[in-house]
Amino acid sequence: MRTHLTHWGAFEADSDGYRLTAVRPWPGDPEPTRLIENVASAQHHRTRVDRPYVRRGWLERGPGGRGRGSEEFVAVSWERALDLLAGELGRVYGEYGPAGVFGGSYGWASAGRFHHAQSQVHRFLNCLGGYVRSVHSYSLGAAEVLLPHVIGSMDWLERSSTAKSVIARHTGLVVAFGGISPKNSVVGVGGASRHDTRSWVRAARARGCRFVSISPLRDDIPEEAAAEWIAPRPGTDVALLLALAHTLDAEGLADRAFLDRYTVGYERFLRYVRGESDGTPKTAEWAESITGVAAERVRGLAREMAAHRTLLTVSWSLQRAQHGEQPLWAGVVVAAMLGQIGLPGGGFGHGYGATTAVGDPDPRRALPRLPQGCNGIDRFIPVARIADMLLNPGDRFDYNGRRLTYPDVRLVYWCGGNPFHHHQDLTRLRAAFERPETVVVHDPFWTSTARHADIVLPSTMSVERDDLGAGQWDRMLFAMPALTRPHGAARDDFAIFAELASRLGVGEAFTEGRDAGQWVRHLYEGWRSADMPDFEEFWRAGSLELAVPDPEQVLCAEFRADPVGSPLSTPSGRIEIFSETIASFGYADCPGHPVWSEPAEWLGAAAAARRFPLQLVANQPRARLHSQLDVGDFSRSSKVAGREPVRLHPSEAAARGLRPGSVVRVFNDRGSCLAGLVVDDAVRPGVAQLSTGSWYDPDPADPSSCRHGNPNVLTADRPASSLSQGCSGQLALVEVAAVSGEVPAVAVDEPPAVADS
Ligand SMILES: Nc1nc2c(c(=O)[nH]1)N[C@H]1C(S)=C(S)[C@@H](COP(=O)(O)OP(=O)(O)OC[C@H]3O[C@@H](n4cnc5c(=O)[nH]c(N)nc54)[C@H](O)[C@@H]3O)O[C@H]1N2
Ligand SMILES: Nc1nc2c(c(=O)[nH]1)N[C@H]1C(S)=C(S)[C@@H](COP(=O)(O)OP(=O)(O)OC[C@H]3O[C@@H](n4cnc5c(=O)[nH]c(N)nc54)[C@H](O)[C@@H]3O)O[C@H]1N2
Ligand SMILES: [Mo]
Repeated sequence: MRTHLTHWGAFEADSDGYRLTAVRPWPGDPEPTRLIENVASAQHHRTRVDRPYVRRGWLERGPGGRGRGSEEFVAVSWERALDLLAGELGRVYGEYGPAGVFGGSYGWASAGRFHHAQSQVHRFLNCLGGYVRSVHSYSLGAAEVLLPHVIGSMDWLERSSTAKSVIARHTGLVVAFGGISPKNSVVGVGGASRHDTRSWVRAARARGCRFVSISPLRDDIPEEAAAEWIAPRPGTDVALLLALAHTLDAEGLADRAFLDRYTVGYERFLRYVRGESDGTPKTAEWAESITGVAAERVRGLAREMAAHRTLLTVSWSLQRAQHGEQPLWAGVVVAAMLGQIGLPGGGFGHGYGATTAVGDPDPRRALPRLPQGCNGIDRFIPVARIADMLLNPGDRFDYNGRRLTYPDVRLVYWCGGNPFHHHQDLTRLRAAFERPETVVVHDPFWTSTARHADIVLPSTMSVERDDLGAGQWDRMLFAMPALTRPHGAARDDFAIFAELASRLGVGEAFTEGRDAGQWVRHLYEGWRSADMPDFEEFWRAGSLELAVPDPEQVLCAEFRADPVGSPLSTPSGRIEIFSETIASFGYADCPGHPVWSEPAEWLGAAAAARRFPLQLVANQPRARLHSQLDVGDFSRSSKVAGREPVRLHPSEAAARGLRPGSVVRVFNDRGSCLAGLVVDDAVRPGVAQLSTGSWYDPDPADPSSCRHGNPNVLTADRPASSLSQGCSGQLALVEVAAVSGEVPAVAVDEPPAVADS
């Protein structure tokens, strides 16, 4: 029996050397999750890539995009695959240099510090001279650019968030925009050891803390919260926040002393809130016409927030939308008006519930990390601009006050991510993926991205290799000895890159003469402090717990105590309600203070958009992480009629004559997908909730149509704003209809057509 760490929890497993025969939650986890059931059931699924493959057209005609995504694959030996790929890398680097190679390779891959796929591919490409990289994440694209201007970096905010235990003990009222999602908080980047969302929420509630969840879904907050549910139209939270600001100002409830001492730009913002700068006072009545939330309730909520120790938290989902910067910024501003930032249990939060770690006190110790070397060039895209980059080389675009140019990429290298899961408007992405001369993918599975590649190399899963595992800001470091031998001929990414590097003459630079086992030991030994066990002892013990210097951490406590001595990292050192820097960029879609502006796709949109009268909420899936292990048992048990479930309010299902459990078509002008209908009054009327992550299964006759229920055929490839260029995949407008006649079968749970060479 050995312990293993995944992004969704630690488990103990027995194995017969090939299969996991029993999987039990790690005994230290107070709230284990069923997501761990996906691992054993997916490991040897027929959609594992069993050996290297090359697309037939690429093999026969050479580099070029024609046939990509539809042609069959030819099985080749490792020797042949590595020779072909090394030759192609040599050609592309020789002809175009590093600016011809996109190695952004965004994605979560697996837990494990050494075999971390992004670190491996970046280190490898750096040995060859570098690559075009990507910056920020799909998770937090708008936040990561906005927050440094307003309060501090996203990284700082996340690691210094007020501890959950402090909220449980001190907070009187939690107002959670986007909820505190029990389905999301089971996940942590790199691993989540102790799940505790239900416990801390229960403890807060038992002490008398009240929760208000502002969200289109009633179940975006644990039942233990017994929360009041307020369901504005999706995408309108900033209007609600502006009305809270208006009420606080109008009723003399804003904390002027706090605003004077700790913020800049309040007067400018106030002129907008009062309507002095644009003629529209942001009253509760004004907000009601946009959000659909009764004006009286908003005014009442403002008073309650001023009367209690209040935590205002904004989920990450709110910024994953067009103008996604605005509700986040407005959340900081309203919290500042309440004057409780820096007090235990009061103030501002971002993403409680988004992952296990938000609100976990910071061990303040960097994790062991594979050095990535040095990128010889400085070319990048904000991560969600991938399709734009491939479609428009040479075009200029805005980003955080700069004008950048899209590089002319010839080879795309993906290792540890699934853009045909994560990107928006997959039909457009498919067209973009036809552009490069060569696409290389390492993945354990025949994901949709692997199916759109030329060279597909089978990676091991984390259970098939030795590693160390720890989540960001988690206090447990686990030894992760291999639980089984690899599936088929799969190899570790490290081993693949080591072979390629040696063929390309940079073998020593890549491996430094170490094999995987030596690297794992080396990373641990180089990381540990003298008071920690040596590698042998750690490996025998199986885990190690880090100390936490301040278990009772409170966001901005030092700043509150001494704003001059402990300033924020913003230009003024204070909270920027108005940002001179952002204003100086002159972006119409992100001015100098938070504003309401209509998104292109929302429930109040003009008649043309109302051809699609439902707001799609494409949130994270309950039964898996993203697209990972979608073929696993727990993920499959969440499907309806073999497709991703789409949830509708009973009134919406009735209005369309839709039967629960039936296959329905969700569509708009960009595409359509089939999904299994669930009727549920936990969904706000006007909303269709369809989570991400069902493997994209394009109908061969019409690739804009997915047979399996992937919402990214419906979402728009539209940036959050010119400031951040962040992902806006959370929301789109759609319609849902019954499907008549024969329903096409799902094909993506079979491997693609392959031939022996
Ligand atoms: N519409 C919409 N779209 C969204 C979102 C949304 O809210 N709405 N959310 C976005 C967000 S926040 C995110 S973070 C992204 C997530 O997007 P991704 O992180 O790209 O999604 P994953 O499914 O986690 O992809 C990881 C891939 O790595 C593979 N993998 C696992 N282990 C290894 C390994 O050891 N080596 C290699 N080579 N591969 C490995 C897995 O099989 C999988 O294919 O999706 C984004 N997309
Ligand atoms: N089980 C599971 N957990 C996960 C993940 C996963 O794939 N599976 N992915 C992880 C990752 S990478 C990330 S980035 C985080 C993401 O964390 P979030 O971005 O917070 O997660 P989502 O599930 O996309 O959204 C949370 C809720 O926000 C609500 N919401 C959507 N739009 C609006 C809106 O306009 N207004 C309001 N008020 N509410 C809205 C939706 O009802 C949704 O359920 O989750 C992490 N946790
Ligand atoms: Mo994410």
